[in-house]
Amino acid sequence: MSTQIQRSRSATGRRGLDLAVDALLREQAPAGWWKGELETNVTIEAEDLFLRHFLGVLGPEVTEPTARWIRHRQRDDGSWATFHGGPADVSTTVEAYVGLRLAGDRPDEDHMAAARRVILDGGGLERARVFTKIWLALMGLWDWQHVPVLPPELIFLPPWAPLNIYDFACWARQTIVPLTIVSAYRPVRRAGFGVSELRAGGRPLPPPDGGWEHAFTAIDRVLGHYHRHHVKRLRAAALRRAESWILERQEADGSWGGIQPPWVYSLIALALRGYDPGHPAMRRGLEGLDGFTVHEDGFRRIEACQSPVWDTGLAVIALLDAGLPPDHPALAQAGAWLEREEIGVRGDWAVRRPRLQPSGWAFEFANDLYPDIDDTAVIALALQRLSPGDGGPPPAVRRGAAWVAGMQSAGGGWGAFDAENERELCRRPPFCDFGEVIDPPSADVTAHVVELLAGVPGHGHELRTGLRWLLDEQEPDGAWFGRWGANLVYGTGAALPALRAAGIGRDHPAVRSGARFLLSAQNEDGGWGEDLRGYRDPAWRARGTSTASQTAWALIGLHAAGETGAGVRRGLAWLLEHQLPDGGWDEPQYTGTGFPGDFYINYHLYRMVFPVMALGRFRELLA
Ligand code: R04
Repeated sequence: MSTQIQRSRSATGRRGLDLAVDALLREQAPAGWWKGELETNVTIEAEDLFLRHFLGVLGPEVTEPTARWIRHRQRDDGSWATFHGGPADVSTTVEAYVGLRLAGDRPDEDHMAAARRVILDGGGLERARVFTKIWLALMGLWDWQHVPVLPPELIFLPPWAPLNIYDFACWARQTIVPLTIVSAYRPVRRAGFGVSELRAGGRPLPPPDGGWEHAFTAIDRVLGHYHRHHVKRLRAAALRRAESWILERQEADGSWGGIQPPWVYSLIALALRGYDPGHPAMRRGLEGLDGFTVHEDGFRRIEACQSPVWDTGLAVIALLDAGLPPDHPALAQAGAWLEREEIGVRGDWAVRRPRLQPSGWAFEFANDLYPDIDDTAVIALALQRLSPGDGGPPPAVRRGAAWVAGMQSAGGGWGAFDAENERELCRRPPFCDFGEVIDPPSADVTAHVVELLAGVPGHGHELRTGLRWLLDEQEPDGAWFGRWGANLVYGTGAALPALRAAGIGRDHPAVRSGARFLLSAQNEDGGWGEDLRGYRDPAWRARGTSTASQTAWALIGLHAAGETGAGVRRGLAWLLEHQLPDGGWDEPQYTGTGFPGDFYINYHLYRMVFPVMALGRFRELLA
């Protein structure tokens, strides 16, 4: 009887993998890449309305389908969240409410009243993040006096001075520079309504305790004084410098960094510097946003960024794991596309690594100034496996590995976009109340690099120091932190394959405790899931509803640790039992991390690529 069950499950197992492979192959674009939708939260759509209102280009063809989308995402309690099933978020709910007001929704409508109650229960408008207040100030709905000062003269600080722009992560730097222009002009384009009904009436956020907060509050007051009595020639020169800094960084698709916040603030900053919507830089910027816009079922929504390079690298690895030969046409075409995406120019990363030869891969179609270490490691791993044979790594892989090796931070680990981007002082100024603003080394990125360097000769020193850093990062319960994926299951699922690639045996204590951690986090139903609340609340550590991508990450980790026992079999069974008839999986839960605690991403391809990797690596167990 038990062999019977086993036999039938083996048959479904192989069939499940084949179905998933076919489904993944169907998703490939004719040009060879994969790109799943990148889902975030409605601040992106609300801010698109604010931007267009500010520029004077907002019309009903945009407003109506966008407002429909924002309404569609409201939950029964009237709130909006930053991730599926997450708690009500005051800033997101304020932005959604104001976006809907801009679209003509009236405060006395039921859904607006419900949203207002959520905002007031959460402490009111006063509790919203600084970015939200900036948007409201731009529309005359918040007093610029109560927005932290961000002086454009910041741009003159040399790269060794504390709080110079290169101390900030590239995504924060690209946001801050245009905001210094905005904050110098303090412009207002009236919305035509008020939002006093959202005020709880408290004082705008009391300064939290701690020496730094008080110091920065004092600095903010001094800067406020300087804002009113600045040195005119210095201010004018700073604004000119910030303007050209922005113009020099517009990408080929019209974006800035391919991410929404720098993009929209750069457009506003240029508008303030006198560029009208017809100017080529503005036009390319606005048209570029159309490329990130999804029209579907009468809704209009926007991807905060796009992940084609990342998704293609992961899809290649998954299909190879599933047993497709490297010369399979889909894989050959993907490989050729990835090779054409290698970057050949210097970007902001060169400020910290001026002598390093350019190479690497970025996350997106057009993102040449910001290649990242995580993409480069994963793409190089994929290209390495696409060119078997004994000629050693192909030239693009050697160049990518050399770039990554050169981007190692002094402590031995790797950040995502920059080397030595670890000044925690950057987190202290009052305008930094949302999201991560530095890019220190993380275990997940470092693991991908170690896995790559273990297979490319010539970087022994970086490999050894990186491996040491990774081993030191393991937490007492055996887990590794996941910076760009949620969370400990992602980090551990990345670290264990790296250790294996680096030749660490399955009996090594780090491998044993990593595997033990994963097995201890397995749900009753056989899957794994980690709620995003775990980033802030230890009670949620490694707990949550099972999801396909997280179950796959755990299995990938256990595979690297040499596990084949009951836990693995139950995990594989979870994947097969939850597979849809079309070969894919449902995954409303967000398992991608933008900023721990603040900004999360549902990468729509994760539900496909990671299960294919996991089932593929264990396919001997399926048959
Ligand atoms: C999955 C890991 C690969 N890797 C590259 C990372 C790519 C995505 O990185 C970002 C995406 C972002 N979005 N929005 C922001 C952002 C930042 C990223 C963002 C930026 C500034 C502000 C708010 C949000 F780094 Br303010 C979609 C590591």
